[in-house]
Amino acid sequence: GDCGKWVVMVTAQTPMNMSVIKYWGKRDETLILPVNDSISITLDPDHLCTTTTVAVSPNFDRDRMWLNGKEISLSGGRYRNYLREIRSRATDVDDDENGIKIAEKDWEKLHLHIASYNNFPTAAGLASSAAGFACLVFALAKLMNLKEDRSKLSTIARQGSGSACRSLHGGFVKWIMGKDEDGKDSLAVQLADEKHWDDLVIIIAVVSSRQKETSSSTGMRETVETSLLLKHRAKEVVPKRIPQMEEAIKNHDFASFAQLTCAESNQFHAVCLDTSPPIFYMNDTSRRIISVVENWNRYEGTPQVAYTFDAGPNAVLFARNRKTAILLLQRLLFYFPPDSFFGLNSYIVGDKS
Ligand code: 2P0
Repeated sequence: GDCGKWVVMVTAQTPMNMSVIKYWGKRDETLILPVNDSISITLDPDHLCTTTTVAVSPNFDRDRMWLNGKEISLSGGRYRNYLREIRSRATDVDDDENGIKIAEKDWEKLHLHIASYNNFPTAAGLASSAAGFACLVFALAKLMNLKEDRSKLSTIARQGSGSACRSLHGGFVKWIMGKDEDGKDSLAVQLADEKHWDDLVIIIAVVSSRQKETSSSTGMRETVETSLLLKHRAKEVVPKRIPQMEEAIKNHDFASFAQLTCAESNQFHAVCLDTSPPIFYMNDTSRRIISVVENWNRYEGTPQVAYTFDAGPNAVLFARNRKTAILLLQRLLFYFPPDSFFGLNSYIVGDKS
């Protein structure tokens, strides 16, 4: 109530997402517009998620942000554009209960404090920017009383980090690349909710906890500039695979889902290799995991497990059901005993959010 003495806070929690049709390459680096559509699965928040608290008060003299307890700079282009975009959409806040009123025009003058935590070590080598930017836009949208729906909010999250737009929805999500130059139609839509395809189990095999050597943004830029395979992929391959993947998800068709997911991962890494200078994200352990899965699937005659690797060596594995997930963990422990040279650091077993 008393002018100048209040703080309003909102806390939100957002899980990360794993892509099965890959996003790699931008046609606009400022707005973060991709060269192709992508599809992902949002994980359950018990294992890999970001929790963000945003606060506003007339006592704050500048915008500040803490990531896992450490203050980070907000002067970089991405945060500045991102916060400007959200502020421009803020509306009146009327909190009768606490007697706080914030007028639309006040948001330009008021400053924010943001505290964000990952419930998994950032050093685990698992991308956190996707959940982070999605969570931030969601929390700020609540705080500033934005009227936009989740897909609209995804266009803002996208401008923080491309893959973040997909974490605005749970379950199975498609990021539509869009056609407009201003990026208004480059947004995420939900294909199926988190209850769809309940059998699917996701296991993340943490191969290395080292930070990746080539950041996604730099890697993508170099790929766009130098890879002919990427042009073929964006124009010919992904447009065919998107409807196939949507069908596979709709019909709980694990065989097609696995075939497409593995092919997508392999083509993404082929595109990295086709970049000059070449980018290597997988290591020997990653490739051995691929062999274990491929041999098992071939032996069974029908796919039991699918793999996908992002911009790092960690494996994301999808088991067709719980029974298969247990067999998979047994196999991984057999082939990669914890103390061996090819040992894996840890496993994270998850579900959809
Ligand atoms: C994906 N990746 O579809 C792909 C597959 C990594 C490999 O989205 O530059 O961190 O912030 O838009 O979103 C990682 O890229 O990159 C990514 P920016 P982002 O999940």
